[in-house]
Amino acid sequence: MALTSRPKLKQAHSYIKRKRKGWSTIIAANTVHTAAAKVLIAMLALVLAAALCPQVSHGSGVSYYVSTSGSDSNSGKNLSSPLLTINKAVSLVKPGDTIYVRGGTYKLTKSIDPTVSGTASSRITLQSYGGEQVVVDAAGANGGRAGTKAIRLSGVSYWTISKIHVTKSPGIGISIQDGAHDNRIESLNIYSNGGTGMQLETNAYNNYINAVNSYFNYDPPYGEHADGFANKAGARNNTFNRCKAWNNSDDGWDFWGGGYSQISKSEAFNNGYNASGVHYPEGDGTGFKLGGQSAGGWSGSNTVRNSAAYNNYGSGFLWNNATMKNMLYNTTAYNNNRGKLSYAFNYRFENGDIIRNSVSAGTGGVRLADNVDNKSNSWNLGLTGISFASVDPKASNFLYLVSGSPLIDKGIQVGITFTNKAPDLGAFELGAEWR
Ligand SMILES: [Ca+2]
Ligand SMILES: [Ca+2]
Ligand SMILES: [Ca+2]
Repeated sequence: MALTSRPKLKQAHSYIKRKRKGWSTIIAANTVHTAAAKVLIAMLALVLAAALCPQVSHGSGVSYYVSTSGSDSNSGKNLSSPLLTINKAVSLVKPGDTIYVRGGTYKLTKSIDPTVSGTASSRITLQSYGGEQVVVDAAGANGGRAGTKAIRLSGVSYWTISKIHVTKSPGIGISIQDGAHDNRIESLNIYSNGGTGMQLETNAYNNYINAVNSYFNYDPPYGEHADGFANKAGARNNTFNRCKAWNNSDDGWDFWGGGYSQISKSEAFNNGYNASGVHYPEGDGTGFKLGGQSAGGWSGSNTVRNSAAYNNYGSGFLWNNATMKNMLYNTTAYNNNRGKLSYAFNYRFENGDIIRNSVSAGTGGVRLADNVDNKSNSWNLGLTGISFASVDPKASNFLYLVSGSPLIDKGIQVGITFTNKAPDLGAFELGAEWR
């Protein structure tokens, strides 16, 4: 049963109660206190309840089950008669329905490419069943044709996809495109695809990406294009929260030709390198690339909060010729420009960007044009030789502050919750760390 049914049922009941009260009052005012009137009230209440009941069941939705031991000639409507393919389930769903996928590896023969949208109150959900591990392996999808996407949300909306692994796509892992909006992608791992792990493009908007890891994505042979996350070609007003991008051949995040988006509590690291630390020949290796466009295009106006870029081949945070300013609040950049490039830095911005409460530490440095509005950052305050609770990227307290750190309470208010007297500098407020 979908989560929407319970609040609706409650709403219906309180509506009936209100109506009953209203009629009682009217009847009492007319002093018609007869047994017949009471019967009438009861009957009206029943008629009203009957009229509302279809609405209650309408939102409950159908559950479909998919299993590696199922059959696409089954109904899929209960655990004992599951479908075999996710594609079949996707072809059956209507608004309010949920697809539960049992544990196992699903080798796609074609892209998962829904054509039906949910609605704001009746989303369509695709998720693993219980805590079972579901791997969507797209190596053979569409005959393994170059550019194939494992999951393609083209012009569809109000989908929720969660708790699955998406891997080995010949091209992009998950694509949200062609004006697709209000989709939620949550608690996923996207890895080892032949293109960008997750890409929003062609005017996709209002999509929410939460707790998604995108890593080891690489477009052979040179690794020029595969990013962890991309928000390109007119994609706007999308949100990334608690996401991580690492060891992607090109960038962690890339906002080429897109923008107006939000990134919070996210991390980009080791981009431009494979898992063994070898640089991909054409990988830019930027942590957060916040702009870039073809001639006459636009990009930028992204807001990054509480996020960290470290150990990337190129820059940590980069404006990349964005046409609109970007905003950075409480970010940490550490040991970027491992490639020792003349043009890469922890932070490089040149277009009136706003940077507050941020930290540059280790190698990388800062290069800002005079027009960049930067205040209360470690470099503005002359804070160098910064130490952290840990500088081991595998430690859970990596880049956290320690008590007594000169970064504590040195920030200014930027609308982010803080502890003690004032905001700290960097992505991790002491006592309010979020990793
Ligand atoms: Ca590139
Ligand atoms: Ca890129
Ligand atoms: Ca503080």
